[in-house]
Amino acid sequence: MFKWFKGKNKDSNKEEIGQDLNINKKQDKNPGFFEKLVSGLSKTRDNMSNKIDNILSMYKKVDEELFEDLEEVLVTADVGVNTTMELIDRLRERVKSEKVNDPNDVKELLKDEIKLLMNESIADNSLNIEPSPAVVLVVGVNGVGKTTTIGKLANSFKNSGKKVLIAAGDTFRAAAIEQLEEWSNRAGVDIIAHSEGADPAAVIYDGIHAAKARKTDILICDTAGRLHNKSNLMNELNKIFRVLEREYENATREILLVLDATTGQNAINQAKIFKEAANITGVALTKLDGTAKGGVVIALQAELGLPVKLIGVGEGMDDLQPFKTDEFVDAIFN
Ligand SMILES: Nc1nc2c(ncn2[C@@H]2O[C@H](COP(=O)(O)OP(=O)(O)O)[C@@H](O)[C@H]2O)c(=O)[nH]1
Ligand SMILES: [Mg+2]
Repeated sequence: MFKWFKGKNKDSNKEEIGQDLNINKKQDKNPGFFEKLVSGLSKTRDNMSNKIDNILSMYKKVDEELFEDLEEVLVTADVGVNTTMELIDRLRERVKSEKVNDPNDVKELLKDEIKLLMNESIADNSLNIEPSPAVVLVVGVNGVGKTTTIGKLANSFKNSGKKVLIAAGDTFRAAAIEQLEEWSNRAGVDIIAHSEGADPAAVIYDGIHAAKARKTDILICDTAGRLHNKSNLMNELNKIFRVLEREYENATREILLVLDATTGQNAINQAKIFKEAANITGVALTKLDGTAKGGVVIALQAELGLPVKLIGVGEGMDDLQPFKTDEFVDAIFN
């Protein structure tokens, strides 16, 4: 059992959506939950685990050619060149020090090294939302799933007994505000919105003051994802950060970067740009259902040191899950 966040829950008797990846305990309460993760990752698993099985079955002993074939599988599964090379180097060392000769034993070692590398690169995968008040600023380029993730997250926080408020900081299109309003209705949480073309920082400002007045536990802020160029992005984000700093200095902060897993290496490039522009504290990786590019998770944590905190596995309200490194690696390697 683990939580979205550190610390104690206000109302621990309430059913909490998406908090538990332990199939045995949760299965009757929340049927299909772990299955959804496993089936959502089926393409990534085919692309990685099944290919690795095929390669290993072709070898009689562990040699350099085997390592090269494994390297190719990892790179084509979007693990990224640097992370792959690091992994294969470590695997080579393990094989040597543990005197492994049977190719069938290599998979467990690789799985283990992936877990080790991902875990040693980051401190923790839980959202920074304790203690209250907290603010979750959601950033990322257009279409990655920011608004959808905010809706799912608001719903989940609310179900765990939190008082939630949403600020519609993407003022670029009227439709973006309407879409967020629809999600806030579905989740049953309040929303602060201005009209199209308003200054995003002013919306966040109002959101903060409403959150203070209403004693909100968590304020979730949407932002526009126009990534014309880096200086533009930095200017927009800096303005919002200044407002947060000045008006909500004592709030616990999560700066959540949303990335679309289907874009593979592009997601990694976006992460690099946003990391330079803002102090990103976590990643929500969406659209893991139906993509073979789930290997990006490994590079995000191992290479960029960005903790993946949430994963999106569908378009519905309940299709957001807290991320746990070991479970994820088990799910794509089983
Ligand atoms: N399959 C799938 N679709 C998603 C997921 N998250 C978001 N989407 C879809 O991606 C599209 C863009 O999402 P939106 O939240 O509007 O992105 P935004 O522009 O970043 O706010 C919508 O059609 C969503 O339904 C996910 O985890 N899985
Ligand atoms: Mg949006």
